[in-house]
Parts: sequence; structure tokens; C-alpha cells
Amino acid sequence: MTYLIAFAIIFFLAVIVVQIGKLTELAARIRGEEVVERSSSNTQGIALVVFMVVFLVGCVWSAIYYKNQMLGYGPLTSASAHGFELDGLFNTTLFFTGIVFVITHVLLFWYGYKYRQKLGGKAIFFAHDTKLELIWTAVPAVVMTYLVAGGLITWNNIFPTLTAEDKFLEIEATGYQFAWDIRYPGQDGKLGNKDFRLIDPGSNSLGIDWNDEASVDDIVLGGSDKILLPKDSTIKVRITAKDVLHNFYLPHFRVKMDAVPGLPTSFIFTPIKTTQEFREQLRAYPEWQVPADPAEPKGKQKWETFEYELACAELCGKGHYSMRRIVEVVSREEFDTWLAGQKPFYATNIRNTDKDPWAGKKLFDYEIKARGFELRSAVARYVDDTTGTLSSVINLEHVFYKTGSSDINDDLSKHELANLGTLMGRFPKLRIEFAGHTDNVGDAATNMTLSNERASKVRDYMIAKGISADRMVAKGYGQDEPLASNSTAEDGEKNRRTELRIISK
Ligand SMILES: [Cu+2]
Repeated sequence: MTYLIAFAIIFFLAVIVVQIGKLTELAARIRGEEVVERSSSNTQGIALVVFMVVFLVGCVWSAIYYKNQMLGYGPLTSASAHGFELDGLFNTTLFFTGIVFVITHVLLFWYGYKYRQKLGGKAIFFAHDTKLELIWTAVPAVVMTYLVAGGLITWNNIFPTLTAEDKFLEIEATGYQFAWDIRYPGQDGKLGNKDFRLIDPGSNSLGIDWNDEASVDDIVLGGSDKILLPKDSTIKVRITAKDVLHNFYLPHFRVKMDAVPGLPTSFIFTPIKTTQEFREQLRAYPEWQVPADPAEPKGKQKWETFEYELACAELCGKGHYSMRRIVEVVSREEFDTWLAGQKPFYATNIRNTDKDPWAGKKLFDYEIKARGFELRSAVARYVDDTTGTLSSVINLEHVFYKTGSSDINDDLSKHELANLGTLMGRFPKLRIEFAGHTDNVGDAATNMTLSNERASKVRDYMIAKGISADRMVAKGYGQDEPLASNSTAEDGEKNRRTELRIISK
């Protein structure tokens, strides 16, 4: 019904327009056609000139008025090293296109006025003018060559070739509908391999290859975490996409590159201002000295709430806008501290699950470091404790045995035992017991023997490393002191353990 009414309205409007047209024609015939046409030509010619002036003045005025809000001008100068050259390129282009813009608009509207219909006016026809053709071919050709060559030189300058010897931080951004996964290399500085065939939406959405040891310390940021970048460091972003085209865009750093499924791209840039420094830069301008939230005039000012941002600059679907992420640039020291505090994806999601190719085979550097710190602080805490409330039992999590035997797996256990040796040196009054425990699989007496043997092997190991035998005792508890119910494989694993029990300190 609504459509029908709308159609009827349009139809009747069309009829009215046609009728008015016929009436005007009749009126013109009565008054003399030429006079009417000439007077309307005059009015239109003058209107064209007025429009030209208002339009051009408006263009210049708005450019000046909004100067401090535009990237590249006022406080919004580049936050990356290469950005200044890129802005220069844009300004050069703007200079030439600006000249052409003004000239063509002046001519367009001025000729509209100059050649309006006049009494006795006659058109001139000319088919060819070599000089004119030469000018309008040669001038644009020279200007275009200059701009294109300048663009190519700038592109080569801002896109250095990095070799393995160069120091840079390589991170990876994977776009998908509708977020970015940002991966950082861990302590080794290397991003591990990926293979799309390994993608598993539940446990490995990026398809990281855990067999590659460079992968196990990689850090994957959650969908809404701030992206931290260190100031004054060369950053290479490896850019990929999983579904459709996205675009990795950091406007303040003049970084913009397509994220193409199946075709990794990259961008290299160096942030030169921390978020805080950029805010200070904005602070000097009145446009930024206004309340960030107009509803709260006494709240924070606009410059105080400024954040760098990552946006997707490709219309990739209806949730496109939600790909915005906050980017924070901090000092190198702050960045290193932050990165060291991030848990590797492998450690929290893959380690010791059935997806872990390294379970029981290898301990990684960051695990050894973290465990060393844990053991040292646990012992030191107990020794320094004056309240007497701390437990004297510390689980030796990194002491492992060969399967079904009491022989120590030296490769996996040496770090834990070396740390323990150092602690025995640091706290010379420490007397300890090694307490062996098993799960409840098999016969209780056999388990008792096994736990006894295992505890003794640890003691022997420490004696061989030079720790005095009278400071250590070894005792087996078999399956008598389980930590968990033994009903699942994981519980069994918890129960099979060697403890350090501090006898005196
Ligand atoms: Cu997108």
C-alpha cells in the first residue's frame, strides 16, 4: 500500500512538472522567447561566478580552520620516523593538484559567465591547435613524471630491506572478521612457523606449529588487549588475513597495508614518540584543550585521553568497526618488562595437553627461568619467615624420572637440582628431606620401594654435586599421602612427585 501511494505521488508530481513546463512555454510565446532566455542566462551567469567565489573561499577557509585536526598538520605530525617524508610527498601532490584545482574551477565558472547567451553572440569553431595540444600534454606529463618518480623514491626510502643482522622486532597481525590477532616473538625474538593446515578453532586459531621451538614462547594478545610497541625500535609487522581482505592501518604512524588471505605482506616502521609524548604535543593546541566528554566539563581534557589506534581500513563486513584496537608506545625498558610478563600461548593453552609434542621431552628456557625463580623464592620465603605459619613442604616440580624406573631423567631435572644446590650453599643451616610419593597403580609395597629408591637417588645426586650427606635424608611414602584422588590420569600425575621437606633452617 505504501509503495502504491509513493508511486501515485511520484506520478502526479511528474504530471504537474509537465503541465508547468507547458504553461511556461505558452507564457514565453506571449512575451517573446528571446528576451526571457537572455535574462535567465544573465542571472545564471552571475550565480555561477558567485558560487565560484563562495566555493573557493570556503575551501581555503575550511582547510585553514581544520588544519590542526588533519593528519600531517599542527599537532598531528607523524609519530613514526618515515611519516615525515610521506607527509612531504602528500604536500607536494597537494601543491600541484591545488594549483590545477583552483585554475580549472575559476575557468569553469568564469567561462560559464563570459559566454552566457548575448544578443548577436556567435560561437567560434576551431578543430585543431598544435600549440594548445602540446601545452596540455607536456605540462601534465612533466608534473606526473615528477610526482611518480618522487613517490617511488619515497617508497624505497621508507621501505628498507632488513637482513638477519639488523636489529628489529617482528610482530604479526592476522586479521579476521572482526578482530586482529597480534603475535609477539617471546624471549628468543623469533616468530615460530605457521601452517594453515594446523588451524584448530578451539586450541590453535592461528595454526602455529608447536614442533618449531621458536613457537613455544610466542605471545598471542587477546582480542581487546592494548598493543604495546617500543619507542625508537624498528618494527616489522607481518600482515595476514584469514577470511577476507582487511587492511592494517595505523594512521598516526602513516602505516597502511592490505591484509590479504594467503599472501603475507609486511610494513616496517619506527615509532618515535611515546603515547605520553604525543599527548604533550597535542596539549599545546586549543582544539585539544576541551573536555573529552562534553557531558562532563570538569573531566579529563581531550589531549589527556588521546590514544594511538589500529583500524581496519577495508570495509570487510558488518562488524568492521570493531576491529579498532588501541596502540600504546612506551619506552624500550617498559616494553621489555611488559613482554617478559606476558604468558606464552603455548604455556597456557598447549603445554602438557595431548597437542603438546614436547610433553615429558623437553623443558624450555623460559620455563626453567620461571621455575628457578619460583623455587628460590619459595625456599627464601620459608627461611626468612618468622611467623612459623609457612609450610615446610615444597614440591620439586622439575624432578623427573625415567618411566617405570627410579633413575633420574638428568636432562629434565638438572636445572631444578642445580638451583637446589645453590640454595643449600646460600642457606648453610638448611637440613632437608627428600620425600618420594607414587600414585596408587600397582601394588602398595612395590610403590613404597619405588618411592624410597627415587628419593634416595635424588639424595645421591646431590651428594655427587658436593652437598654434604648429613644435611639430607631420603624417605619414601609410597601411595600413602596422595594430593588428589587418583581417579584420573591427571590426578595420578599430581600424586607421583618428589617433595622437598625442610627439617631445619
Ligand atoms: Cu577488516
